[in-house]
Amino acid sequence: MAMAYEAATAPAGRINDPAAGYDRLWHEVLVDITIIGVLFAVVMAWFLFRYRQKKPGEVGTAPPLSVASAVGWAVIPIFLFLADDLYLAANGWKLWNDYREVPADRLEVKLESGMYSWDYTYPNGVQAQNVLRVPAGKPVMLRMTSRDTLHSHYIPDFRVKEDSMPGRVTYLWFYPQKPGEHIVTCAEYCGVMHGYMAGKVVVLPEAEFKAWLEAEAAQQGAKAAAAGTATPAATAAKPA
Ligand SMILES: [Cu+2]
Repeated sequence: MAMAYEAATAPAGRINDPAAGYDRLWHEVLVDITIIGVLFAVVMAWFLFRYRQKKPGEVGTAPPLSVASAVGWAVIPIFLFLADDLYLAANGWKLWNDYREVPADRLEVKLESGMYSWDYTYPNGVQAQNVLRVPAGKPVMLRMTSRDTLHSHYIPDFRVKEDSMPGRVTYLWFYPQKPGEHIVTCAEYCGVMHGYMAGKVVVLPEAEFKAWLEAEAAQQGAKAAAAGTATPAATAAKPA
């Protein structure tokens, strides 16, 4: 049996979009390192200027620091920067939990990756290859595995990337909020065609998505019935 990492479910009604959290934290990191970098550059430039050699052969005569100021120069910056590190780390931990806690109200799609395609299966049995259609305004969860080697399902626009592996079930979720198209690419080298292992997420208005899913179920069901094979889609297409 495949080893599954059980997904944590977020409290009802809570949707903490990881993409928004990722962008917020990344922005925060950029701001912080810019401030720290500028601060260091200014202090260093000032020291260079202040303690420059003014006459040829001049030797420095800086008075030794008092113990209090030596300790102050070491300890205060450490606490300032550590505080910032801890602040960023705490926010990173929160963001990680947002990535792991999947909203309860979601569309769950199975994904089997292989050399070289992304094969999706919807809850009603409809299958799709390389193009994942999803409704706008609903969190989407992928439960992933691989039939051969390692792949990584990466959707840059939604800031999600997760490995799929044979013998394991991993997951990711994202929150498509408005109709549009987003690139999917494989982010784990998987073979000579790795670079061509691209697909897309197509976000449709909810009604359009429902219509597509039903039409697809009917079509795939009819095809399977004609071929004499029972698939979940064939079952789903039969009127209850
Ligand atoms: Cu791949």
